[in-house]
Amino acid sequence: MISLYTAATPNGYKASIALEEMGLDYQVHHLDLSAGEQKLPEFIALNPNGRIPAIVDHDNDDFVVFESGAILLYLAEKTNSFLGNDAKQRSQVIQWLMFQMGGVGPMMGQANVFYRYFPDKIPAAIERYQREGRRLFEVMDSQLANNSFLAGDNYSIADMATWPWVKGYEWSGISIDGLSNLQRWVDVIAQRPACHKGIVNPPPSTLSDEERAKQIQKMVGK
Ligand SMILES: N[C@@H](CCC(=O)N[C@@H](CS)C(=O)NCC(=O)O)C(=O)O
Repeated sequence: MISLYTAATPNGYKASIALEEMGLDYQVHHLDLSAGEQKLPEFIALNPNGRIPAIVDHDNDDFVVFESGAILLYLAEKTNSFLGNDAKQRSQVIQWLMFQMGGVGPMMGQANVFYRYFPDKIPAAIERYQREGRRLFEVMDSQLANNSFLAGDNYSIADMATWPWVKGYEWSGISIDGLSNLQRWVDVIAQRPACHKGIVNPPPSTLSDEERAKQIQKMVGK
């Protein structure tokens, strides 16, 4: 059994999608980010960075893993799946996983902050992160012109890491117009039953866009 400490966000969904894809037993511990539960000492003891997601693998001496990319790698190695079959394939999966962790996640995260949550609207900052998000989308679109998935022919943890972010492009205010390969990839992955289950565990917010933005504004200010 794995305990998953998470919330209804793209980084959180990466972990629940992977757990679903790999058929692992897991229990969700839903943290209220706007109430600051991720900063409580009990959670900091698991993840010193005070951010979701984190997992505890009770079948491996209660081993703790934080950082969503590290969680995906740990689970892929544990189950020997979604990581490629030889050294070159594994490297390709890891390259695209790092592309997500160092690029898509941080840039779209900042696009969300400045476009949706930050109390002052700073056009230069909004434009900077949305433009960088669009540029990364174009990189993916080119890669997907010749590959079914980000790291080649096989669906991998790189796709699991990236899809929950890209599918939220409207929330980030970043267009995918003209990026037909990226759109195809978003739609194909959306058909996977594990993705359906992963993105409702925990369930998405039922707040309106405005209420949700206000709730997260409180968090951004902390
Ligand atoms: N690099 C980290 C980022 C995690 C992260 O930023 N999580 C956000 C939710 S998507 C969070 O916990 N935010 C709460 C906060 O900033 O206090 C990872 O990939 O796990």
